[in-house]
Amino acid sequence: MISEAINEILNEQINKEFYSGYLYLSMSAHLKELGLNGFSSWMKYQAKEEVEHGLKIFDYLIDCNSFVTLKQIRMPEFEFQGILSIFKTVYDHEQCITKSIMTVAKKAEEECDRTTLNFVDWFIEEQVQEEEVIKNIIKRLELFGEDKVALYLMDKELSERAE
Ligand code: OFO
Repeated sequence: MISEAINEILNEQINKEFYSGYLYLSMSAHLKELGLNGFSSWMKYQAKEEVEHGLKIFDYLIDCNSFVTLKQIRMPEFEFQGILSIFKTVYDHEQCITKSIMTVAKKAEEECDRTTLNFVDWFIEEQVQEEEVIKNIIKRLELFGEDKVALYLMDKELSERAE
């Protein structure tokens, strides 16, 4: 049985995952406006993944006979300062999410809740991968700077993301 404290922290995490989806959708729309269709499509997939993360926690709570309390999702940013700044914002945001997941793990550890600890392990691994992928995009954007051909090629490459 999941404790009240774990229930609360997981419900908050659902909200954070859905907010991440909202933020990345907003970025996707902006990238599309800039004509960067590949970046836009990549970000839209990222948004979908975040919603799936939220749903994974939603299902976990229900499977554990616990309660789901959906909270209001705050409005995401919609004005951005260029592509590099967008990906830096994504990276900073993901680091906050990693911290948040770690807080869930710490709480589960304090309560000797092995089931939730096992559940959260998947998210910890996912965060490592996500941060690495985003860091890699940032590195390349920094390296290529304003080079339009490089940006075009990267846009083409990112358009190939299929999940
Ligand atoms: Fe991008 O993170 Fe979800 O968990």
